[in-house]
Amino acid sequence: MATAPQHLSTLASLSREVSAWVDEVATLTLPDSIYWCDGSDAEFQSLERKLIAAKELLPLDQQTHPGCMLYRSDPTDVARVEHLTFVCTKQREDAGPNNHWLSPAQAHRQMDDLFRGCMRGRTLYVVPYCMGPIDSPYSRCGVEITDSAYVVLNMKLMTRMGRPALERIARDGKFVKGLHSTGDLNPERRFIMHFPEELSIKSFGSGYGGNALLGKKCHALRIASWQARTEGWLAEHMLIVGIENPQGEVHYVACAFPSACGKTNLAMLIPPASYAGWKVWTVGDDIAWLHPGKDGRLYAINPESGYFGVVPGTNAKTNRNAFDTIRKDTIFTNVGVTADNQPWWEGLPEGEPVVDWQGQPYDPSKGPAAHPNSRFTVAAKQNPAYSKLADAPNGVPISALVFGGRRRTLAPLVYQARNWLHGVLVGAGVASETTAAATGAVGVVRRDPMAMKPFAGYNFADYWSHWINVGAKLKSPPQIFHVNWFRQDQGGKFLWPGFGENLRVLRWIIDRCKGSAGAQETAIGYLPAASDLDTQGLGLAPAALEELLTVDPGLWKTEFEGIGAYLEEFGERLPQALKGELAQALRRVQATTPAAG
Ligand code: OXD
Ligand code: MN
Repeated sequence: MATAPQHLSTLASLSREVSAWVDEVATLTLPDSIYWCDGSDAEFQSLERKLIAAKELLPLDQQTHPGCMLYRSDPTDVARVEHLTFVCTKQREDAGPNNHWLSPAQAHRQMDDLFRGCMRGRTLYVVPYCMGPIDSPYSRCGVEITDSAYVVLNMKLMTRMGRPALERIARDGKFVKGLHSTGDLNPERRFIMHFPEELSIKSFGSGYGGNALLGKKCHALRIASWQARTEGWLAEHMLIVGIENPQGEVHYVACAFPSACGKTNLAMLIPPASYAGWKVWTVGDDIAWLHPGKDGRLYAINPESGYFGVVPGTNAKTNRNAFDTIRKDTIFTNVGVTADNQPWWEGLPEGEPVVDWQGQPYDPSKGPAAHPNSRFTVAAKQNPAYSKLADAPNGVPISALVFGGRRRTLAPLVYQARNWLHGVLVGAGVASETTAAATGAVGVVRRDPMAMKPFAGYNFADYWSHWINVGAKLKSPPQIFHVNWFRQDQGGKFLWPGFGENLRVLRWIIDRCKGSAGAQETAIGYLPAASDLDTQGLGLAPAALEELLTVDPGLWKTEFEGIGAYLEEFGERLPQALKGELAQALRRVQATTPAAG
């Protein structure tokens, strides 16, 4: 029987460019051996066995959690490190005030000093991967070189990894180069550097999440946002979800929320009991690549093939789909463990932790059992709500783009932008209380335009211009909305039940796109009147609903002034159109502000 010819060729011989780069890196880092990943299940299992033997990976109870493993990262290495993340462009202004900057020459020098000889005694893994369906014209490929087998396992779950990706690279002749070493995990020697002009990444000193799985934030957002600007599309920090009504009509919505604001929950939403016949399909939970289609609509693919989700809070009530998804073949990072070797985290109603995320006997006085940013890594295909279009090469058409943030006050439950340009302003004005996904203080409001503050690979001013340009190319652009599930009353209680009930808000959003839902025009955009939103059976006090749908002009005036001051930081490059839009927004809100005195 004939064997497919490409399987006769060794991986190392498939792409001369990749091999040359691997040689160059090996000369610098001096690994003991080089291993080219083919992405097979056998390879995954063999690496797993190796890590288990080294006690780096701990099998969990295989009866209750088949194929599930526990990994503990270094206790100083538990989140993204924005203060150590750099965008290294030739001109400082191209990185913009939104990024830390170093000149490429200096950054390469600094990083190469760290990488010199750092893989002695280690294996260098070559990880070819494809972000997006392997046969999609919208997908882009990369190769990560890493000395962490844990990273390889994660990359296998999170991307289309291995031989098919390398074959595509050999065909395309183009790939993003991502060089990664855990180094000595010393936080003083930890840097994540991006070179968008060279389509390359160098990351040293961390083995965790977005710092180390270079396909995710580094490639699919920071480098891809740069590529997207050059090529006329958008790389965004957005989930993609399909909402099917009882008539079988599906609308796709892409939503940008800052880290740990419930993106995974919304992407996997379970319709509430009162929404019998509705279905929700997950296309992606973190990143969307959005391309103008030939028909003038915007189409989205999810560049990832897995979820790297926050574990604490996940249970059968908050996110049944995620809960079911992570019952098997999942890598848990930094969760606690019960006496019978099951994973445990805060928010899990059953079981009791005996060991905490650092492997110490659990002592509640010393903090939570699971780290607040502990994660699951799992293949997206395991999600019971996995969309049948998740692998569609041309993506899904987007009806609405939704921005959101975590705001105790100010932002109403939902509002619609007046048009695309106004929507760009709404996105640019996103602010949110910080969470544990990044190191630093939790609960502080910070500006996070389009939820891309940590992820835009270039100057935000140019990014907003690009957004405006993309909108101008679309004959039928998606409508743009803003939501806030986190509004609280004076006593600090959430006013909106959230989770599955958010479908009621998505329904209004979709009906607005179809032109079949009512709204009232306010100074900040279109809001539903209480009667436009389905709140039947929620038991919401009328005062709570009123509060959720109120626009306080005084507060908004202050907010717009704050947005104005922030936008000013971008100086000359700030698009005039955005400035003009803000001036109008301020005028509208002033017109409704009662005169002082
Ligand atoms: C993530 C993040 O991990 O946004 O998705 O921090
Ligand atoms: Mn994210």
